[in-house]
Amino acid sequence: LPSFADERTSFHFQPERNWMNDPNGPMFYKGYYHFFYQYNPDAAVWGNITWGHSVSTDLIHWHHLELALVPDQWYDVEGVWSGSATILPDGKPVILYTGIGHTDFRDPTTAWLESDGLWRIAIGAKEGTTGLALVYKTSDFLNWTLQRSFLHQIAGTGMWECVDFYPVSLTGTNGLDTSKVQGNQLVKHVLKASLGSNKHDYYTIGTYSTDLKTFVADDPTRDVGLGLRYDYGKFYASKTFYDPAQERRILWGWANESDSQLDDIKKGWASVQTIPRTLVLDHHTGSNLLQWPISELDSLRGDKVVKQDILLDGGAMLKVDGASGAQLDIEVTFKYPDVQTLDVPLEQKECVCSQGGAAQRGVFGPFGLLVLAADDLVEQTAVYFYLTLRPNGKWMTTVCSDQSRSSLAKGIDRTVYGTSINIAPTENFLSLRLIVDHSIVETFVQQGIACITSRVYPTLAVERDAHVLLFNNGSESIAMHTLEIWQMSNA
Ligand code: DQQ
Repeated sequence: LPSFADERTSFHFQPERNWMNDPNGPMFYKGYYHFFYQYNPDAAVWGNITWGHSVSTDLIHWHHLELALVPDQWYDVEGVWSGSATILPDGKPVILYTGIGHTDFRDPTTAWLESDGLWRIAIGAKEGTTGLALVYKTSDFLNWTLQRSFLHQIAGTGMWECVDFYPVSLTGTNGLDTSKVQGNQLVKHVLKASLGSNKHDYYTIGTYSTDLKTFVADDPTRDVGLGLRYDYGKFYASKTFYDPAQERRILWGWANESDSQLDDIKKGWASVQTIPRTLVLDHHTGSNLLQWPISELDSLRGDKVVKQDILLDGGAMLKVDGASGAQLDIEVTFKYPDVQTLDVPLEQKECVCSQGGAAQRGVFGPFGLLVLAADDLVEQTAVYFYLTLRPNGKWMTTVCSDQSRSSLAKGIDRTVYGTSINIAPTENFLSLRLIVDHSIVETFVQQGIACITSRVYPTLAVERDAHVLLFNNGSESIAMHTLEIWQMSNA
């Protein structure tokens, strides 16, 4: 039987016990980062929802404080649900949250100030099966006027939970304050909704019209709920905030458990928050965001193993000596095969991560890393690339995170997650960064173009018995260029 102590993370945000879900009201105030979260103070399952509260000076080391908001008013007796913080120009914070009553009206955003001197917030809702974001305006955060037009709506997407709406710079890599809505030639806007129907966070990039007060996606085929996700694994109800101390926008996301509710009750806790990520517009494409773990995480990096230029023949499986452990930060690059000069039969079927996972045998792939792998590989979590041809003759690069063999324990979700990514013809390398912390593996692909978060529960592959391997299950060789693995300290 697993020892539940091995499953608690060592440097991810977790309360000391009990249930946690959405990140709420993150903000930087008087020199401290404040983090609130949906919290059940009484049990390891959802219910009795309050706002837990912790503070930090680096977003990695946290002090847990007393509960910030509890159901003690007529308007929140059913629970203190999700919301956001806004720092006013005089430095005073305002927190808006959902005192639950109506079911399809909740989760106010951070407010933004427009040139007419009024603040605006967006709130998620639905009409029939159309998901949408309402806008309210106010001068004092007490009296509110509903705007006639919706900020945005998409048919068939259902209730929009935890809407987020913020500007990103078209010219620089600094984050922008949420009120930076003017000067549309210099900013794009990101609109995110968490879809209750499938528990995924979808975003889209577009333009906010300060005249019409509505948002239009740049690419309607990739509008909210139709295209991009922040993360292709377990990641939900996320929220960003602007960090004025380091002029960056930071994303928090909730990673639920993949084990059973009974397991959570036995553990006495459920859920972690992913490592906070900086968010910027990808200036190469202009059409997606790049996400990367905040640089403060690097302060936990300790002993390091480096390997270079290893050719992985078809079928290769290579243990990385000196890199065992359940708390690791891993960066690896592979040389992208020179696809112009290939003389092997090319695979034309699309790689679907969930069909066969890392055990498939292809031409180029699956190849990548095994982490949290037991001696005899009876437990292993695989993160890998798979290259196939699209019908139009262009290469398709798929990246997957396979937890199907991650644990001998029963009753665990074993879905294989993944997505395809666009690799520009000029890119010669494929890269992965993996953050491994006992029961969570966060993967960042190609400098953050895509992310995949998995929850895993190894029973044998724990502590020093958790190994890292390079593998290539394809028939063609793959050149590993550089591999760096750091042991990570506890936060
Ligand atoms: N969780 C909160 C709601 C929100 C949902 C309740 C999203 O406010 O819509 O705990 O996970």
